[in-house]
Amino acid sequence: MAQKLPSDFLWGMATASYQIEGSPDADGRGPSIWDTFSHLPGKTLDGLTGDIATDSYRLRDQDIALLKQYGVKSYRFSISWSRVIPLGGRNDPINEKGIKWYSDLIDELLEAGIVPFVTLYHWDLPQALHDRYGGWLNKDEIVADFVNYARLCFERFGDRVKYWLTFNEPWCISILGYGRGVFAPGRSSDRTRSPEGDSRTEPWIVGHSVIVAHASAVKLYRDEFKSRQHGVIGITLNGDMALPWDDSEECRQAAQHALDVAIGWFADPVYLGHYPPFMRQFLGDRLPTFTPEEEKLVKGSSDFYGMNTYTTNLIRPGGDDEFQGNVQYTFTRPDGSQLGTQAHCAWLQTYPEGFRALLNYLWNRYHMPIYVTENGFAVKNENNMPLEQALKDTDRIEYFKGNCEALVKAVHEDGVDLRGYFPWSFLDNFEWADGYQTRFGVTYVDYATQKRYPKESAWFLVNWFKENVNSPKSSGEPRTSRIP
Ligand code: GBH
Repeated sequence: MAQKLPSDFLWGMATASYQIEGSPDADGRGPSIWDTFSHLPGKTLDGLTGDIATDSYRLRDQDIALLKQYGVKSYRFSISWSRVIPLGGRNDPINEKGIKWYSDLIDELLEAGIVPFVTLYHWDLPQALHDRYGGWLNKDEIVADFVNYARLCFERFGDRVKYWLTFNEPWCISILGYGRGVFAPGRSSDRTRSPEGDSRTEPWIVGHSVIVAHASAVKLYRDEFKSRQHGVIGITLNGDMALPWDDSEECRQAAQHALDVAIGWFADPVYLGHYPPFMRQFLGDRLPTFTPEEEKLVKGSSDFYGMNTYTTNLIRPGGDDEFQGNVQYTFTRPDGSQLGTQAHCAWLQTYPEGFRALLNYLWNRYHMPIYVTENGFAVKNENNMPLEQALKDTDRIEYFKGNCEALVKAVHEDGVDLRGYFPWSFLDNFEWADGYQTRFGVTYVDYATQKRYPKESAWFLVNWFKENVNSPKSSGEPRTSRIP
């Protein structure tokens, strides 16, 4: 019989505030850059916004009941900064009603036996901070304001929250928000897209601010909260596996460059204390440098490796896309075949061997315990299917089955220290610039009624984890050392 995962393996489902909550004006919430951006013409598919989304601000009890029915051990959600500090800044008033909403959510999760896994920043910067001083472009101001916001969250929720993520996917914040301009705040050098912005410099400046803000919040937690609250804190990075397109040395090197820019840009500073040398090489002084104090602050500033991953790309040299490390991505092998099953989004194909390879790459390079904080699949044309057909999401089941089997192999055959796994997403939701056409949920949401319908993939996951995680009482389970 196949070996099981340890009983304290944390599995759950993930969401993010702006993608599910709706109720943008409720209880004193202030606007975020995503409210502004999604309401501008031409920024999202069909011009749709997160104004209603899955209405989860109002349907909290129902969502928790469903999570409980699924039997997840944990739920990953994010806090909307502008609900708890509507204008965002350290001298701005806090909003008790917004704080209470998250406090109640946390209490209700715990009552249902579900461990909260909380992201502080999943892309919804308070608009006032962007207007006041340029948001992430202004390192000193934004770091002070982010740390103040983090402090409020630790003070109010840290007695009950033991798993913190500072940031979700800084690559997306920087590149998609300030380079390509396809996500809020939508800045780019492309003047057909944005009246202002400089894609050559801003993404790297923003990335630097995010790293320093992350490390500063972690230092605060470790210095003032950890000894009382006993939680862990880290960052979560997006990153897909990059494999050489063929066996050539050129392709091998290109694949490493792809990993350096997609992952190493943030992971190398946080775990090793410096930017990848390759990035310094091609960006020169457009890439900021860490002061000696910053370097000390940043190195070792995450208790674990938070891993968001969706797919694998085959990499060839060439092209001039700096944001990918000047290499080309493809799913087409040299013999013309496709790597895996195509998802609704162009960037996503199923490839479990790549998922396992990435777990190994990250474990070998950074030697940190890993939580997979997002992993998921959007079924082709799922949005246009009759309900019964959409609930039979066989391509998504194939995806999760492959990756679940791969993660067991990574743990038991490869020795990767993997602590948790969070499919994206609990619910179909607002898929950013792709609006509502692309569905990542294991639960179908009928937006006309806001009724939730579990897809077969939800039950697949529920049963898979039931069968493949040791029950707490089972004897003979080796005691792995947990994060101190
Ligand atoms: C995650 O990002 C997000 O955290 C989550 O909110 C989102 O709903 C989920 O994935 C599904 O998309 O061709 O330059 O546009 C995923 C990471 C990185 C995947 C960028 C798509 C496209 C790069 N994303 N990638 S580009």
